[in-house]
Amino acid sequence: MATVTDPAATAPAAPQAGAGPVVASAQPQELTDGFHLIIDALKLNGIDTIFGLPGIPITDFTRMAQGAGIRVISFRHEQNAGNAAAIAGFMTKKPGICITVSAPGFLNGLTALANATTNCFPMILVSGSSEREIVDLQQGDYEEMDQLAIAKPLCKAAFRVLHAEDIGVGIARAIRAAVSGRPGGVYLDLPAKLFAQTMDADAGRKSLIKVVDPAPRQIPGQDAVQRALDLLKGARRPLIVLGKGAAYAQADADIRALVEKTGIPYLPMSMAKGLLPDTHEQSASAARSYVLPEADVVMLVGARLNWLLSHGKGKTWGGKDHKAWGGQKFIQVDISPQEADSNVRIDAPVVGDIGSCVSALLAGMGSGWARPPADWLAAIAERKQKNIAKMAETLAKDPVPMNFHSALNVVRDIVKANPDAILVNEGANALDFTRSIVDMYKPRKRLDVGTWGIMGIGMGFSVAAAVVSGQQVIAIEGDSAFGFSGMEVETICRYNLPVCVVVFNNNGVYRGTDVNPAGGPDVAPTVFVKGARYDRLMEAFGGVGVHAATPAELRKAMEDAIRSRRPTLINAVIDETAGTESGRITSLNPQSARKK
Ligand SMILES: Cc1ncc(C[n+]2csc(CCOP(=O)(O)OP(=O)(O)O)c2C)c(N)n1
Ligand SMILES: [Mg+2]
Repeated sequence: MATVTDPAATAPAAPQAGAGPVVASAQPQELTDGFHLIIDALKLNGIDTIFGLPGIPITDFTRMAQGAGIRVISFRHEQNAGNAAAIAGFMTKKPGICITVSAPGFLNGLTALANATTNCFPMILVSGSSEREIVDLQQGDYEEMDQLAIAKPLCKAAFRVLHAEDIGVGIARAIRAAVSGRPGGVYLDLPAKLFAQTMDADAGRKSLIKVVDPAPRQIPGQDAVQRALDLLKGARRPLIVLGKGAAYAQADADIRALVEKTGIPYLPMSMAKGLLPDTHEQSASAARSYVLPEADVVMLVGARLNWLLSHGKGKTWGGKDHKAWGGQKFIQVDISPQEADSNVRIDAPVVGDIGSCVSALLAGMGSGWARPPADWLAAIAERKQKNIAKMAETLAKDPVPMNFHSALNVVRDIVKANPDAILVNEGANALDFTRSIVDMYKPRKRLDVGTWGIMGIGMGFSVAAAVVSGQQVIAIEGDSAFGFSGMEVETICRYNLPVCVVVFNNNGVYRGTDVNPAGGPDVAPTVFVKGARYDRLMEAFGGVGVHAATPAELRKAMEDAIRSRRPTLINAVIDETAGTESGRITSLNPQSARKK
């Protein structure tokens, strides 16, 4: 353990005149302090990386953590550090740690904390805070804010540590809250005074907790498993939907075995792509609009029936109108007992961690499981082939200027040739087209805007993905999306990370063609500077910038980036007329009843 020494305790007693030889003083007291106890508690729990941004009162903490062998990745804005921590949590099943200063730094990190909670990513936002006595009397302290109260509704749990001897408990509680059950964001408030508080080093050492079994397995009930299997067995047109929770579980082999042993067609949600290779013959992605309304029994594995699945009802699911339920019966495999019935009736909830549930389902299936009826599989295969052929035709075109399809045809090839590369993706059209065109081959290789469809995750996710995995990262970014975190290209260069950012530059949000309806000198709200050179941002910090106007130029630039592993930003010029409003979710835009 790192310790500090109390000068008062070790200073030799001043010899007194005429007092004769000084009697040897008691053993000097070894002290530790808040700084060191926090670092020791994190290290004791296997935390080897912290994402953050220094300033009062945590500057010295970041220095000392680095000195103690923790990797401290320092960002240009806390939101990006927070997003990095969140996705590190998703990738590793260990809580990702983000450290910020008080009030404004805390608030900058809060969006990431809330997004982590919504997406069930385990992260801990650790923020320094100002003096409690002054904050609570609202006497106007430096960066005064009641951070704990503000964080509470936006995260799974929030804690404050006031005394050095409670640091061990505080960090243990934060870790357990982040990773156990349904994972999520946790806030840990550390007032400035805590860092310098001293205590006896030995007592400090004994106060730390190494968390035992932080995310205990949750075994599903045998009756629940049997109920699910009975329902599945009787299905004429069964479907499996794999969600991000299934990817998080790291139960890849069992999930694949379950899908393959049942022979049931499956749909991966966006971040579950690659759990089985997207080219798998049972993938029904290319026949999504057919299988959702037609299926009679749907097994959700770590997927929630939120807006991304049209709440399990409405026309998408064969309902008569937008609120009507279709005829499906649902099995829902989820870690949260509260998830079932959130939108429609769940006939067979299976509650437990995904790994335990899937292995129980596999065990319960036994041998001799009958494949789904051949007419169901044939109907899906037929639609799939038709849609895949149609897509191949579109991808083969080489329009000038480049459009989303011809650019993504290149990205698709590059990802196929580099299946270990991690794909980060945000934007509207740049997101939706990438998700549907670029096949993923391995689990947890696709990281994107998740449940909220949030912009701004791009560079934070990219930095964390590269730091945590050491793998090549490819970030496919809408030009608007990129802007939310673009300054972190400096971070990418500073740590020399193998990140290749491709900005799909269509001069704006959705497209670059809107005009100001009032005819004034301001451009429309969705339009940016035309022909912007995002590649030069990367060059400013010593990375490689490439301007790519054709698929051939894009291909070469991506291949070079991957070969060299150098920080690269490719400004990919995309036809500004090519996108659609809000990408695939145009229908969510409220419409004015008044006509202009
Ligand atoms: C934090 C946040 N702010 C705003 C939005 C609304 N929004 C959705 S997509 C998008 C940007 C779309 O433009 P771009 O990234 O250039 O993608 P394109 O469709 O042009 O390819 C915006 C601003 C959001 N999702 N999240
Ligand atoms: Mg755009």
